[in-house]
Amino acid sequence: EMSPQERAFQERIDRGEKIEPKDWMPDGYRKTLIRQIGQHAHSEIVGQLPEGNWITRAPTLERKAILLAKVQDEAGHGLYLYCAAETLGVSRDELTMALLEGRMKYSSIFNYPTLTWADMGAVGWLVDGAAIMNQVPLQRTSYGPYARAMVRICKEESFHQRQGFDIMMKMAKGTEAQRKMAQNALDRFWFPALMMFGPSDKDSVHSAQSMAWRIKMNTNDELRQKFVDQTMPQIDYLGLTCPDPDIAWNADKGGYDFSEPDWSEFFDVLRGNGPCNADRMQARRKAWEDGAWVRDGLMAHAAKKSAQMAA
Ligand code: FAQ
Repeated sequence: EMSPQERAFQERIDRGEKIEPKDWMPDGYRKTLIRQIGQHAHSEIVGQLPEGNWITRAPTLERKAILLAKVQDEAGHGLYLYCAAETLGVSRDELTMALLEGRMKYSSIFNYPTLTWADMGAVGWLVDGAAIMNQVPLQRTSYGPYARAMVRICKEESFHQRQGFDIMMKMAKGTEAQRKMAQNALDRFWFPALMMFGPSDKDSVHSAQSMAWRIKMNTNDELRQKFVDQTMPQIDYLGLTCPDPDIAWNADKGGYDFSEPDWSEFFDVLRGNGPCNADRMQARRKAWEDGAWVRDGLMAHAAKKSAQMAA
């Protein structure tokens, strides 16, 4: 049963009002937002690693500059999202510790390796494409700071997606070796990209409550379907083949029928057993430890300053 306060809160949500940091909110609402925004922030930061891997090996100076800018954008998105989470009363340090201690997640997709330059195309095209599909509706999410962060992030993500598609075009229309690389990247990233939307609706534990609170605007399966419907014509345009042999247009539903990803693989990656989980966590831990002297220096400086002020 809802308390009168909770009922009034739900009515604000139902009217489409934005909830702001100092407003009263149920504990569960705050917790769910911290989990989702924190996880999203961690994904942006960990998400720099697979592409960072190719900055020093980009084929031209121009491609290198573009990739560098893209990866820097992801860092910006992460910081933006940590700030949005901070408005809910959790610090960036606390969120970082939760990640490093395995109490928080980041997107499953970043546990897959980037093996060739074509993977930079596939990541931009498919991974940023899936990210936008999920994030465009989140611009209308009920929590003000999160919704506003999404506006800028979505603008940058759509540039990212285009740069990925542009790489795919070059590769798919290039030499036979390049075309094969593009196909191989699509083959490896297709199902992991579908997993980004989360488990199928019947296994999505948070969807119902998160949608009632407008923390989520769509179910996982709805967005996955939209992504497939948007991406299949692009695969055709590239002259590539979808690795799902059963994918087929269904005129009755006005969308594609397609195979589910291997959910046992998905849950295994979430448990830490994906191809790159250990590497990613090690990179984050190293960055945290290597940055300790900066944090210590800043704290020492702040302490000295405030002592001077007091004197
Ligand atoms: N990976 O009940 P649900 C990017 C977990 S885009 C890992 O359905 P929910 C941009 C879920 O946390 C990627 N874990 O959960 C970029 C829960 O476990 P928990 C980031 C997943 O929250 C591009 C459990 O499964 N985007 O970074 C995943 O209602 C290129 C049950 O699932 C966002 O985070 C997964 N894929 O729905 C950067 C968007 N899916 O926490 C660099 C905001 C589910 O209880 C390069 N987030 N789980 O232990 C969301 O929209 C939602 O959180 C979903 C999951 C849709 C991801």
